[in-house]
Amino acid sequence: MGNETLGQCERLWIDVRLATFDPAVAAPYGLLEKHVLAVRRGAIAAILPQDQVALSGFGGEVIDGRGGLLTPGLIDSHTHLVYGGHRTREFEQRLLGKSYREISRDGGGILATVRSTRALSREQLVAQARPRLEALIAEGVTSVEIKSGYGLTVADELKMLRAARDLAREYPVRVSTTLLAAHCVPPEFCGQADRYVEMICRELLPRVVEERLADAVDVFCEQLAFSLEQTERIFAAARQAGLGIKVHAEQLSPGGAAALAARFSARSADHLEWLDEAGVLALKAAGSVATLLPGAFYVLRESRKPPVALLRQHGVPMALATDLNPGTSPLASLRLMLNMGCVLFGLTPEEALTAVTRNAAVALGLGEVLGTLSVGKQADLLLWDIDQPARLVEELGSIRPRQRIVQGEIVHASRS
Ligand code: DI6
Ligand code: FE
Repeated sequence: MGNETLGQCERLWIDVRLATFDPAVAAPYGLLEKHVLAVRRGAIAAILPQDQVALSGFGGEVIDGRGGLLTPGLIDSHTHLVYGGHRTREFEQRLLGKSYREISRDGGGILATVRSTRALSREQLVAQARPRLEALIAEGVTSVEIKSGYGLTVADELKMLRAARDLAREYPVRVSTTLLAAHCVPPEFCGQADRYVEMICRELLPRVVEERLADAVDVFCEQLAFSLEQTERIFAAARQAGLGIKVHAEQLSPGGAAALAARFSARSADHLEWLDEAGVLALKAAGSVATLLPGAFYVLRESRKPPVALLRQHGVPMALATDLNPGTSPLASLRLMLNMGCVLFGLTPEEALTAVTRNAAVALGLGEVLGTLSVGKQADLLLWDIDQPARLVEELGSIRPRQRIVQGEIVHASRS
């Protein structure tokens, strides 16, 4: 049976252990020992026990995994990696005791990055984003979400999204783009947040849809950003436009944003330090992913942690992401988030790795396409010289993938 399928495959890996993260495989991490994985036309075509596979006569390329571990490519499902400049001065101020809220109130914070992002061309934005994206790719990221949200005018938000699409063309990585125009009220609309929301729904969103520049819409629903009512208006417009819905919810204060997003069948609600049990149940009922962002928690030296035990108890899928941004998480390492997810938030290594593979795919609306080693899914794979998956969570800096495979092709971290 299997060998007929193999006959049409371009490439297969032998002598590998597979950490499939496929829930149909009962072992921890969905581990399969001594299986081969074959790819055809960019997708996983077969996963078979090696002793059932006759390689003689196979016309494609055979790659000897030498006992390595094959995993799905890592997925960073929440980043703001396109932006201009840096906020090192604010980092120093916070270390001296000034809070993120105070800095924002004084015109720093998101608005500081809005100024430096508006000042750059699309090409300059791409140039500044490259090292950040390259760092993620080098450690095994094969899919990344990139949000707008530092432009806050029609032209500047479109510029950010186009820069993100440019990066997708340049690198061997899948990019999902998210419109986060409701990140902060821009100075032109100071004191007129409702009018800004109106502009997003009436002017900006239709342009983004027309040019297919975004896969989803996100709102920073928070006391220092947008209210529940404003968030709801944007979600309604996004849903009508057929875009996915995501939310920055319950990060700095409680407020019901996650439950609101759940009413709109959000793909994910993100941050969630202040999420309560009602919010957890709402996410569960909606099938939304709870995305935890330990980088921002750590950088802001927060003490309140997301309700991991409740999320686990109610079976809400958890994702982990970098939240890579110049203010609260200038940390271009998804592997660091695996480690922080366990050490700071109490996830198990298996939960953490599931959070950057299977669950992160669902958070991007790509659960059918990515996130596990399963026949039919896109062949985004990593080959590691490690014996246990948990080493990817525990040990930072020294472990790099031996091979990165995107859509069945072996790729390199550098520009294409
Ligand atoms: N939550 C965050 O932590 C970041 N954005 C958001 O909505 C902060 C972004 C920044 O400070 O630039
Ligand atoms: Fe964010």
